[in-house]
Amino acid sequence: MTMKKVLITGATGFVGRHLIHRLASSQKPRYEIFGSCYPERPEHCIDLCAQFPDLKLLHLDLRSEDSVRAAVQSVKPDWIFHLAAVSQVRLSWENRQETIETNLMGTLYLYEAVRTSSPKTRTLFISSSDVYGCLAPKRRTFREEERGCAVSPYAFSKISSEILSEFYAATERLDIVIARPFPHTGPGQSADFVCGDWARQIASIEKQIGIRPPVMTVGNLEIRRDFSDVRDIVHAYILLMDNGRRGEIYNVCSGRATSLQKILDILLSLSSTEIEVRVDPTKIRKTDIPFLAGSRQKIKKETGWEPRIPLKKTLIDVLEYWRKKV
Ligand code: A2R
Repeated sequence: MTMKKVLITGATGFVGRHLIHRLASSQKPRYEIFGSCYPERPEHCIDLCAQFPDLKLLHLDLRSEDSVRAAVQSVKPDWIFHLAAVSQVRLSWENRQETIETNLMGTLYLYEAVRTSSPKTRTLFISSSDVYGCLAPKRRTFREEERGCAVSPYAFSKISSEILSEFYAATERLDIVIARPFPHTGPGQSADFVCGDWARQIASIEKQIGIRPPVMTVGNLEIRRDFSDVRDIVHAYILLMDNGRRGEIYNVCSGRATSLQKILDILLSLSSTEIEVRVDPTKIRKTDIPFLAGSRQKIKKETGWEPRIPLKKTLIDVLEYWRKKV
């Protein structure tokens, strides 16, 4: 049986590790997995090798065209999961140039490398539901044919990369599929994202009873988001590789908007410690999208994908992860 060669950019990231785990656990088909790691953070590369000893590691900086070309040329993969990115909205405001260079230019370098040295490769570009940004006041579930305007440098980088992906699929006939994931969480997510942040605060309060006041801080709790479990999300990415159509965009989402207040209530209910919640105005973003939920009809119809893991189970696992880590 021939093994599919898979290159994952951003393998050291939160989603990358879950994707490697899922692909590596598959018995049929089996995958030969190449993971890119970003040389500026060597500690992440070492840690990734320890977690997945069979992984073939490649150094790749998306901001260097030579580095991207060398990686694609040396592997000539069947599939590329293009996950690597500056993935945080807050960081994208602080580092606008780096965001555009990494997310947009890096994607351009990747497609050029595929076009010139591995044109049969199928690439899954990972976009973001933030592309709906300024449509959000409409408070309904968004469909793939819609695209809003950019409400952050991050959203700009994803909107422009989607257009770039469509361009390469249409004019160069590259085999590119676009995933638009809505927010996802799960064990391993950093405290830079809301569920990780709250779970980390709760876990550290539990560890320090009697040493520090049991107070946690939150931002705007009225925001509503369509949350999924990262383990469901990576399953959707694999199904999109198998069944997605070239040049098409697919929402990857649960189809339901949940308020951050509800997420907080669930997390607090999982702790036996009495915790006081305070709003920290510095955690309220100037352009926060109030409501974001997607339609998942298209991905369901074309790949059969459905989210399986209930939100409560996801949050239990996030909290357990942080209890072990703090
Ligand atoms: O920071 P590191 O060393 O873990 O590397 C991150 C990598 N990365 C880069 N790789 C190559 N060249 C660069 N210039 C560069 N800058 C960052 O991208 C890490 O491996 C990955 C991003 O991982 P996370 O921040 O954990 O994002 P996550 O949640 O895994 O999101 C995956 C994709 C992204 O495209 C998001 O925008 C989308 O899903 O939602």
